[in-house]
Amino acid sequence: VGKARDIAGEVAHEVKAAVNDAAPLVPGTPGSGTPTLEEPTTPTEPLPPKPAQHGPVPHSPTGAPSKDGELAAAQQGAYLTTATGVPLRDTDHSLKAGRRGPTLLQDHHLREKIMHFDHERIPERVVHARGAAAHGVFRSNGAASELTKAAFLAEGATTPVFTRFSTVLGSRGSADTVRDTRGFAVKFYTTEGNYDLVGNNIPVFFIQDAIKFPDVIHAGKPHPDVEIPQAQSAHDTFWDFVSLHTEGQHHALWNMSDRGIPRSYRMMEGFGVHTFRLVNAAGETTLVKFHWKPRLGVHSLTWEEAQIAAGVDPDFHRRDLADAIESGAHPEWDLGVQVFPDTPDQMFEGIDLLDSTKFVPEELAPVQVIGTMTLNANPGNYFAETEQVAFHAGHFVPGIDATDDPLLQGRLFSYLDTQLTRLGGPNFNQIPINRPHAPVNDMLRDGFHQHADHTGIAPYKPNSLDGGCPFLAGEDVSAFIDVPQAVEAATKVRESPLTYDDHFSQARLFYRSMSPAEQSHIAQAYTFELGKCYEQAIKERQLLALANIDAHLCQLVADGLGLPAPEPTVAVTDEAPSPALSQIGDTWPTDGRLIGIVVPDDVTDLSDVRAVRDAVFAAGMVPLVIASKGGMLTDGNGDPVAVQRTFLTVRSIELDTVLLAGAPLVGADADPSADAKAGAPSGGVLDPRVSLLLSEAYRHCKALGGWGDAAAAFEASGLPAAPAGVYIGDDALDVLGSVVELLGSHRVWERFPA
Ligand code: HDE
Repeated sequence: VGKARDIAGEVAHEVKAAVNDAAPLVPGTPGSGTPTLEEPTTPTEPLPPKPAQHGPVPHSPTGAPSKDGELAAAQQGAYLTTATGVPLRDTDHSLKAGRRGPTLLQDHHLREKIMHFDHERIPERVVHARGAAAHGVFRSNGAASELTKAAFLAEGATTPVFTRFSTVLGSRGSADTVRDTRGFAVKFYTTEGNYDLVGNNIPVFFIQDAIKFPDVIHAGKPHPDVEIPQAQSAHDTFWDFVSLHTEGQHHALWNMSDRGIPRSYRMMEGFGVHTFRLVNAAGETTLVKFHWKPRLGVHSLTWEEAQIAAGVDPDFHRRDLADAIESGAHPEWDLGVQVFPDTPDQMFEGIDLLDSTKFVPEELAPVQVIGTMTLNANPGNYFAETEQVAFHAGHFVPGIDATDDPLLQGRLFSYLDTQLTRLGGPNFNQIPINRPHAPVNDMLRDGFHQHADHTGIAPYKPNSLDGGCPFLAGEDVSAFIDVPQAVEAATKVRESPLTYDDHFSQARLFYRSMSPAEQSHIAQAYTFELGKCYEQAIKERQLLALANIDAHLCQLVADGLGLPAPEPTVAVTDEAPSPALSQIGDTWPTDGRLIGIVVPDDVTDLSDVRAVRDAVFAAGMVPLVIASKGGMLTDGNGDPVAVQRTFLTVRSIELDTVLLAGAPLVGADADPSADAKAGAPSGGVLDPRVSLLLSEAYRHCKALGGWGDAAAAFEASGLPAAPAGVYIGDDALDVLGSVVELLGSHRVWERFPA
């Protein structure tokens, strides 16, 4: 701070001297030099560059302040102090008139401490309030450099990023695994300023025009009278809206699919949703849609897992992301683009590129990879970074520009506007997590929470008093130049293009691209959600919409609701299915998967457990040893084995597979009803908590395995004999190998009921 003051002092002195020495403003006024009638356009000494107008302190990708970032390091020194840096001797007792006497108004430390605490909360985001974020790096492979002049997309460019994932509807403290769309927002700290790609995990949106956003969100949020239900769409107002405003049907269908309940943020696709316009160095333009492709594949929870997790571990996704990064399984996504010619009609294969309720199937326009993002560091402080990060769909860099999509156009206003309330004023870009790494010299001044100590006296243009500084940039220094896009001479109207009228063809395409297991999940999701509605008319109206999507789907849901299935009301085009939309079929890396190893009390030789644990770890997965109680397991032959979960603290939903190193039996007295179960081994029954673990993992179609006495445990658990995806053998490492192979497909799909 002392140094900053010195600099400020010097600059003030220089400015004053320069003003005194400057050319007279009005011809004829005494002074030295020749009068200038025009603003200077090139840097002249001694004024610019001005030391205090350097870019704000950069923030490193690890969350730590950079080497010259002392101002960002809020906390320094060994001793507790007041906010004004006065060391304190006591923070446990207020100042009182005697030990049992009244508290004194004089206690400035008490007042400061409570005052600050009273104001610790800021308004949560009106949507996307619940989120988790991480630092990382984006590496460009240069494949887009022909299409865009954006420096961060040049070959070999490496750019720090901060990425925030979120749910949309829930409050800040709501559960992670609710059925909802997920936000996928990436801030690139490029050398040409910040670029934000503020996307979702679903490529289409509920509405075509931003003016409907308050409507769809009011409908999705809890009912305003009693504020329930939290963080979900399974209620009357949501289905009332989308059944009336049928452009929302396509997005609603994606939410009802397994995409609405992702297994992990690490296993989600991301989409820019809108079409954007790229500009290359020659000024040529192309239209693109952005895609994030997770290296781990796209995977989902089952509905029962999602519901259990919402109660057992509401932080399921947040924990998964942080743990994976902490354990070195750094999640990665390839960034890709679908490329379309920038034709006057902005259509591609009959799909309107300016309609955000439509996507372009990958079979029609392949996704071309242009770089890779790796998330490698957790935030150092949730509030400072994840909560205060401010994304904006209008944060573009040279080479990337907006299109006329009316949904995007509204967003260009909304994101700046919302931060005024949420972050308390217009200076949120000075908050460390939002600061560009590029120099900032913006002439924006004052306002709430102003942190910059601006120098100079002429924050306006044109000026001569600050030597014309800051100067306007040309293309040679990456100026942002709006694309000179022709706008058709038109009449002002509150109307949509006619191409926006088709609300069902792509919903039908999506449904018919799903495998039978995925289709049945969709039918169950609709039946659940509509089953939670009270108004009969809303259920019936939504069935009408389903009839327009697919007659069989409509029939299944109608059966579940006990209602007749209506006939379709519109003729829907049959588009070719897009196999790329299904999650089933491929195999994927298993990095960061959680492998539970259940060790019964009577295992006397832990060598298999050690071998499996080490092999799991070596393969980049996370072994969790589970036993009847915590602490260390010992067998006298090697290192003790640490227990990470007990039968009390574990629940199947956090594990990708369960391996049994024997049969955890308990005395026959412990559970007489279970003892009576046919096939229970003599001398004991399976511990009921392990039994629950197995039956849930089985029902959720997870691969299972075991060695030693494990066969007895499976027999006693009541699972079907010789079920698919259950491996029992003598060689523990062979069992692990078979189970991990299945994990690559995420689930044992043939176990799902048809
Ligand atoms: Fe947003 N959206 N949005 N949105 N959105 C916000 O900005 C808005 C839309 C998305 O992790 C808000 O800072 C309007 C589409 C994400 O901080 C707000 C419209 C897509 C996030 C806002 C949309 C998104 C937001 C609330 C219709 C996918 C979380 C807090 C025109 C492409 C960013 C904030 C984060 C957040 C407005 C539609 C993605 C109110 C008006 C489409 C990922 O400004």
